[in-house]
Amino acid sequence: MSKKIAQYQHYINGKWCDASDHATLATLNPSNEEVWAEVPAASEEDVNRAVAAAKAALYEGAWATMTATARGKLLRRLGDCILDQAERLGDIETIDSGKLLKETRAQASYVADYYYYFAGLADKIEGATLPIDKPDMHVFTTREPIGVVAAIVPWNAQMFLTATKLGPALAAGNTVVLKASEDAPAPMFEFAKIVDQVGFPPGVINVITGHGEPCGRALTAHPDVARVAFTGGPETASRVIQNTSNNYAVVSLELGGKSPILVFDDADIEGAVNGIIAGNFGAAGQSCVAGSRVFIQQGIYHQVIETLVARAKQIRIGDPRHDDTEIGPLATKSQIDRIVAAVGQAQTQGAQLHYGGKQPEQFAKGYYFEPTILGCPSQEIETMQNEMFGPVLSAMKFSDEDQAIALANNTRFGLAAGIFTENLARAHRLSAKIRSGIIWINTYRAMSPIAPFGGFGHSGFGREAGIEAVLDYTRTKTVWISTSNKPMANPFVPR
Ligand code: TXE
Repeated sequence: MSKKIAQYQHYINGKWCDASDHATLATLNPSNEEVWAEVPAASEEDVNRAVAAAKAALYEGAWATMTATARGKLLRRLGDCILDQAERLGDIETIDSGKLLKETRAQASYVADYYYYFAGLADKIEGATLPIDKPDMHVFTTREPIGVVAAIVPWNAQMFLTATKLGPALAAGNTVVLKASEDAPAPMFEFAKIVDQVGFPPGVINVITGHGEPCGRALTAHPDVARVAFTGGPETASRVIQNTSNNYAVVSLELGGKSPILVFDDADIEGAVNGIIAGNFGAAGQSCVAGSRVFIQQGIYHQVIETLVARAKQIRIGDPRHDDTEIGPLATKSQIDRIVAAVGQAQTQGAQLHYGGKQPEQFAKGYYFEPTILGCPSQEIETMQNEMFGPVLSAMKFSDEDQAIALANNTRFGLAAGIFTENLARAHRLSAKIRSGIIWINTYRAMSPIAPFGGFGHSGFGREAGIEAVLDYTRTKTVWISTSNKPMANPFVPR
């Protein structure tokens, strides 16, 4: 008997529908490589319908006239419903993406806090009265929603990356077309079911998926899209920028990176090793903030590598649904193929394999990869240059603080950096000199809705949490009012 395949539909204008041409995408469970669900694959016509619904909701109907306080209440209710259904959301995300169940459930619960945070900001978006340099003139500014937002979310932390876009976008009064990744899209349709229960006016949140071509391209290039919030890889980001060259949409990009972790010889070694493990093997390394360039001061290099190897040997790889599993499968076959190739290339370039480096033999099926530790003689090595998005760390020695800073900054990326030292003055010096959007000192991977999140350089621009995230979804309008008791003067008559 053939297995039952779960079926999902697009959510457009508050209604469930198939793709206009009935095209579908199959989605796999990465722990057994079996198709478990089918989703529609959006055509250009579907994208147009979703954008038209979002545009109508922006200018007509309940959302257009809703008070900011009422918008905040809806966002709060969204957070409540997500919290109530966090277990189910976590289960689906684990089946679809291979992420650990304990992580997906915890993340789905914590995501509620993001909606609560942005709900609270909805009625605190204020304009200003300007002390203008002209008599008889009252001038003030307001902050308006930008318009229809295209939110493009990848597969690696979908609930979280959706919250960091929808939270601020909706708090500011925009409407949204959310495009789920073609890899592991099912959780986004479970999210759409929650949106439907919450009672947002139709068209305020639309959820679709499809391939980059046509869906991603048509959405980001759409003339009625005014704001694009993209999380993904740098090559696609370049295409997104090209796509917006005709609609002039405001763009924010969150593109991952090649974040450094620096370990100084005065550091607490256990804490540093925990930071390196969290930064590289948490989420099987499929994290934009992975600290995959590890720089260790020469006097403690061997000690840290030996401790890392001993810890890596104990890591339990396996079924992501089991409580004691620490590394599950990677999300897609293309991810695993890329990592196998990169680790091979690194060794040909002279990297020393300290541990891992292959798919574990005990699994006949599934995209599993061992936690991998490479010692690198230079930064020219492939795994030091490009984002791996898998459990692969590349380590290198440094002699002193200046060299550590130079190594850390020798990258086109700049999302995050970790510094392990007990020297407070050094921690401050380095946090000022390292070029990245997030600095963690004696910790790694900590996040909060209150703390701005985003990168420098090829890691992108725009911030996805904190107060400035909401302002990033507004545009300023300046209003000039003459308070003179005389009509406006004729500009062509000399005074
Ligand atoms: O992302 P892509 P993928 C990095 C990571 C990973 C690599 C590729 O290194 O290995 O990117 O991952 C849509 N116009 N990150 O393939 O290709 C596409 O349909 C508009 C880092 O998942 O960037 C999908 O919905 N959109 C990252 C989305 O873009 C287009 C998270 C992302 O696809 C498009 C994920 C187009 N022309 C990957 N073409 C992070 N920052 O955390 C494709 N898309």
